[in-house]
Amino acid sequence: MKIDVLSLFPKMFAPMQESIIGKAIDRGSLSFNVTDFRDYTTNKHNNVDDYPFGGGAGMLLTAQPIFDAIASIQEKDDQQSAGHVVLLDPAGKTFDHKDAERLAQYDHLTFVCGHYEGYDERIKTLVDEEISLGDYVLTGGELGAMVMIDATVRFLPDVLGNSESASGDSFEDGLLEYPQYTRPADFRGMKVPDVLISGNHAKIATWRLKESLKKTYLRRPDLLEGRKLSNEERDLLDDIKTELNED
Ligand code: 4GS
Repeated sequence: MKIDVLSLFPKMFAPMQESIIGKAIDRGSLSFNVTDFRDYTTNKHNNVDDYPFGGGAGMLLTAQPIFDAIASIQEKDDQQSAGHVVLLDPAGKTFDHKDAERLAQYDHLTFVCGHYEGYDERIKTLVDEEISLGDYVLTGGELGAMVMIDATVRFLPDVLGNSESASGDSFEDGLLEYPQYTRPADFRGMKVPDVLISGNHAKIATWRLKESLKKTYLRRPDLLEGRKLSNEERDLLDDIKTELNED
């Protein structure tokens, strides 16, 4: 996969050199390039922003540097394309696990990050979709882009090693993850549930499913509303509700 980013603060992307993402770049599974669109300004002061027509507070990123930076990415690409272009914007669709999985299907993604300001609306003609990291205002789109890139590349083959696996994680099957334990079986009097040491794999699977359902029911009931339940899950959830009412 090839990922391009347009940003006025390329150094903010230093974290991309670390850990799993950094290794994917070193290995060649991922190519990652940040373009400072200030380098593409045609005005003598290298300004990237201007006052909004009609007045009002704040400045807006002008169209020209971003149009020309996107053109430079297209020129470097074999297919003369910037791929699927994502604009980071709080007015966009809120990013989630499914978006990460969907973005991972593209072979080329370009993220456009604003900083401080808003955008001239015409920039959006370059953009395939607007995505928001969440319902809060950031000082810039850079951190949002990094979060989206991180969550997306986890779905690429060759990015996650054996130490981390994409399947079984929270959200993978629409439920939060069940509690997990490693050695020792008794840590300062806090014991691992007996079932996990029983060796009975069917019982362990049922226990894990029930714990996942219980945690999701208590913490994120919204996730259960958008999800079909199997007969086993429905029975377990009935048990959970009964047990909780008895407490
Ligand atoms: C977000 C967000 C954001 C909006 C950038 C105001 C500076 C800021 N970007 N998800 N101008 N939430 N952007 O808050 O993506």
